[in-house]
Amino acid sequence: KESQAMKFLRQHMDSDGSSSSPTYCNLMMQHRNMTQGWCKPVNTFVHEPVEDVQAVCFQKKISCKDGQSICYQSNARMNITDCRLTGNSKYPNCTYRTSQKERHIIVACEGNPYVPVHFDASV
Ligand code: CPA
Repeated sequence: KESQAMKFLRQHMDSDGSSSSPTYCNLMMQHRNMTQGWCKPVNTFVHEPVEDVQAVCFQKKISCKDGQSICYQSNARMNITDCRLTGNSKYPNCTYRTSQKERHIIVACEGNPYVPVHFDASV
């Protein structure tokens, strides 16, 4: 079974990639199984080494968007791609807007080892 940590890697990590193409999100959201059953509305991919993203679990503590749990904000800006479902997209044809950004990422972490399990936001 896929663990929460493995799910984070599937949904949010693309270390060797970059979103040079406007079709990046359409392809990646499909390849990473986020368009099965529904179109996941918003999803971020991070183009940095896995170790650098896992290290965020030990960086700046902040509260998550839910206002209850603890999240961590990266000290450095990271190269990310923000994927957002377009307004006229209708399942099963999930079409996304691809935007490349340099931002601080915010994640929630769990477990032992303490690793990212949820992508909260980028700022
Ligand atoms: P995901 O990381 O798979 O916010 C909803 C989803 O949208 C979320 O999915 C991330 C994504 N998103 C994004 N980029 C953004 C904004 C949103 O990629 N800029 O969540 C994984 C699991 O974590 C889910 O099962 C829900 C759970 N979860 C939600 N909040 C949590 C928290 N504070 N701590 C631990 N788990 C949390």
